Amino acid sequence: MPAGPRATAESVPISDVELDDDFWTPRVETNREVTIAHQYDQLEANGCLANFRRVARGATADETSGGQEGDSSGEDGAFEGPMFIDSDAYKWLEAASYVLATGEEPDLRERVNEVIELLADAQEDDGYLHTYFQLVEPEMKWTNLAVMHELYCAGHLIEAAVAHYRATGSEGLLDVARAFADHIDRQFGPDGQNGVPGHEEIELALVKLYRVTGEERYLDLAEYFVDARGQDPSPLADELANVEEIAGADFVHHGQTAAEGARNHFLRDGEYDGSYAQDHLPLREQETVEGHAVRAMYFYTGVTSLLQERDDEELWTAIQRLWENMTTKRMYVTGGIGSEHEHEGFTEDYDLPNDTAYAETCAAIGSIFWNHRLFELTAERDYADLIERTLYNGFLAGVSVSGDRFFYVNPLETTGDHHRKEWFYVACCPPNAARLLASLERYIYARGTDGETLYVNQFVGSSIETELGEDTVALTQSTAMPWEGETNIKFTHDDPGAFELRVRIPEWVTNVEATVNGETIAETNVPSASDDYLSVERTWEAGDEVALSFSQPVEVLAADPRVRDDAGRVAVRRGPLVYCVEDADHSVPVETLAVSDPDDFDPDPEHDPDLLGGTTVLRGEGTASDLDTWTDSLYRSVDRVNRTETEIVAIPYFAWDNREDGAMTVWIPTT
Ligand code: FUB
Ligand code: ZN
Repeated sequence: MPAGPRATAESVPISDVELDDDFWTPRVETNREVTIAHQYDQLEANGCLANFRRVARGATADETSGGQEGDSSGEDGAFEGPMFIDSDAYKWLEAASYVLATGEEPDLRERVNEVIELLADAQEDDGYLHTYFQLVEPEMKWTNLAVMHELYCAGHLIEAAVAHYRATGSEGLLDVARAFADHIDRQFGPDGQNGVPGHEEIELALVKLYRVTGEERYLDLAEYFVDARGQDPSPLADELANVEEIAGADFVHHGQTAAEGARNHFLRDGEYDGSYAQDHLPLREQETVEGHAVRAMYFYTGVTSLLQERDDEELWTAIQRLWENMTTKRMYVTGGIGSEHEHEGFTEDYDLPNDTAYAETCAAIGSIFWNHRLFELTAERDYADLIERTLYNGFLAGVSVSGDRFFYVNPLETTGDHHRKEWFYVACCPPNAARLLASLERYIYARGTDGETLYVNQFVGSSIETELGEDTVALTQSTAMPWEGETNIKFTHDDPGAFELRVRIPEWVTNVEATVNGETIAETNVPSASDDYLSVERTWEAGDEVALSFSQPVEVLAADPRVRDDAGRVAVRRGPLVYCVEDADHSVPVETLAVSDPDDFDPDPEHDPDLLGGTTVLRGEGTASDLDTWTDSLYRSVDRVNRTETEIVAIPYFAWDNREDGAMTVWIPTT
């Protein structure tokens, strides 16, 4: 996906990148071979495709209304699933399209084409497409933007269409998406309905649609939706004032009618409060990240995409302020975000409970999207760093090693009752994870828009052949990451090309050694923030090699003392990986474990090739409180607490809950 004219860099297109990585390739292949097929079956099993079929065969509202949550009454029955279930199919189509972009997959291609045909059959002549409304409340379209997700689904349809068009050159799905976007363009805006989506997504999608079609009105519409949010009075407040007369009044979702859901999320003390959907203030006035975390991430992604197209200093200042607030006060060490279940979102500064963390997989993915746009805009390392942190930790935990089980919620501590599931009634996370893994290539390399800079942002074994200015650049990256800090970059293109190679030095690196063709160009502790990229400018020829070696010590981390849930605890990180301890590796319960002296806690890395496909574990000396001595009292004097020395074994957070049930914690108590 090309970036906008104001961007400093843009991702190398995924079709120019070929993965070959010990860590990621098996996961990406599992995604292609297991996850995509598994998820298609779930689209069938959960009624998503059946809804489209009902619409396509012209089922009427009388036949199909009255569906209850979890209803699965077959294609002759009611509308099935949550009101945004269409988006599951769209995200699946997007993931499948990335797979088509990077490989020959005739069976998948055929399946994708069948789904596209189905969508085209279900679409109304005026471009409208949203199966809930078509099947259940055809007269109530666009009356409940707060809750009913029409614009959200449209956004995902557009994203799928852009991905499919770029992957195949075929315009079938793009035509469907454009027709719906045109419908929306006629419906909303200064000359139409004053509205904003209750769940952002359309904004970022319209920017993508603009880039693929060149039609400026899609960009205008994206800008309209950005600026219309947070105005007083909000159009959503009007809806809330007439909640029994808008769509969804009788539709049961999450055990409550859509009307009750709207009240719960958007009313505080009887007054409209739009913070759940970032609609409490114009974005340019917002100081802190608020509300539902996925909504916030998609919104900021849309705004940052827009900033790549159109200059707006005030919006940019606000976006930077929000990023600062999120990353320094409202984010888990895993890169996960969202501290609270009820509204799936942010709460207050430093409120980061571990056991009741929400940290939705989609929110981690949304953060990666946002940071990707931020990197393109600025070419600054911090954003690529946060992509790395989130990718390896907050995101990757969301998918089982087997590829067919998913977390929706990603706590940092559990007693053993939280497990991945094969699907969900609200199934936003699984296909979101599939589309991210299927487009992992996007995050590895970027080209400077000056045509003279090539960025290596993520250490993932791969080859690229891509255009940079007038040159064709080809190189192969091989790496031992994330287990060890060795990376080798070898140029393979035929014609020499002069440009700057910028290789990210991750924020966790304390020491770097680098050579070009065997000659040392850097051997240094990394003392300052200016050491963000290793920069080498020269005429690169076939055979030139850059070798990097990063120190990868075990870091024992403390949290800001204002994070009360982490007080007196430490977390362990090595390279990009945050670790956790799990019952499966201990003969005593995880809740009894402690680190005696954090300054002396120095676990050793040990690579176990048989553990979960090959995993580096950390083994260190800790103690365990002897539960046998706690039989007669709930409290006792500390000098009567017996602790025995025990080995603490930590595994990467992403790998937890892939073995037997048991407790897990990221933050380990100290004594
Ligand atoms: O509302 C659509 C999606 O469902 C959200 O992004 C998720 O948080 C889940 O609520
Ligand atoms: Zn989700």
